[in-house]
Amino acid sequence: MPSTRPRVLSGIQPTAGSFHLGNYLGAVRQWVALQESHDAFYMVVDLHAITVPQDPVELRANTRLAAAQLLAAGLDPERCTLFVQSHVPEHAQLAWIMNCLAGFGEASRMTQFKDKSAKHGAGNATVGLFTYPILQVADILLYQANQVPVGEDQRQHIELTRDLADRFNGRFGETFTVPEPYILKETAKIYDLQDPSIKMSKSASTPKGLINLLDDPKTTAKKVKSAVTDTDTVIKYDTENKPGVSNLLSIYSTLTGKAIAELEAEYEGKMYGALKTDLAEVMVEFVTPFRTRTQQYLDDPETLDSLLAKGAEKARAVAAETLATAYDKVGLLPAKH
Ligand code: AQP
Repeated sequence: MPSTRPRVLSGIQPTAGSFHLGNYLGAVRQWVALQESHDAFYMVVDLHAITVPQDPVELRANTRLAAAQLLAAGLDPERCTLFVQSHVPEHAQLAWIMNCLAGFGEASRMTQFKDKSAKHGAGNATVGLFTYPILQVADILLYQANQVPVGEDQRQHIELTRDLADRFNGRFGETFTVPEPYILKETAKIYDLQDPSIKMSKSASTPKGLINLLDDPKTTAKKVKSAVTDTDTVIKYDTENKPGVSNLLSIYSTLTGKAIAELEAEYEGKMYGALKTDLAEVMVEFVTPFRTRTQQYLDDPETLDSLLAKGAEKARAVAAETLATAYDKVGLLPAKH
């Protein structure tokens, strides 16, 4: 029986060994919650990963590692469809159709491409990196997703997805669901602990402000305790004047479920050190079982692979149907079998 629940789709790149706190709070945490209420499709986007150079052995290992971390975070293959993007060839096939619909100008306006190509040296960026937002459009439209749970940095790509869905539907007739971004305000952007003016990112210039979930818990505690705050002493949520403290409060609040106002009251008259020490403890309590669970999934690669194979089969059933409709609408001659 097809599900009548609204559908969500999202993905994460297997580009670094460990997920960071921004990935978890900005996206993965919502994925776990949404599997209870939505028909949820989540994938490890290995085709996106190769838009920048990857070592083949590491990429394969990181793909399994990403899947293990998603399971450790709470994704349940009985409640959602978890798969690897390259196991469903329809992603690359629909991406071509979308590439032929997207304007060069609109693709050029994607800020993620500008940022990432600047990091790799503008002349060294691949065509794949340039068109990766279009592959993302295909990822989302293939599943007729209603909502896409992501961090703020992905908002522009969801806008592009909406534009291309509208354009396709307008030109060829109603085909694709036009998706909405699902971005939670409180965790839309987790900031670097050393430089709270930039987002926490695996490609930050120093690892000191980056919390990797698989780091040794002692390292995690140390990073939290040396987070940059300000010269004031008041623990108050004020993103403009106190970005460092506000970032710590957001993280603390999300991980414990305590409201920010409650935390402000609890720490009234206390020093920043007290907040950091307590948050370090909360972080350690969170990452320690996460690391153990991830390792348990990695210790049994056969089960992990067969679970991903089942996920790909479920995903393909949906993706193949959408692709066939899109091919037909565009006017491609069906192959005779
Ligand atoms: N700092 C963040 N705050 C909130 N959400 C974030 N996301 C990433 N960073 C933050 C969200 O995580 C999901 C997966 O993103 P990705 O596959 O792009 O992961 P990444 O490549 O590891 O992200 P980085 O660190 O941001 O990579 P670089 O340094 O390459 O740019 C997405 O939903 C994203 O919004």
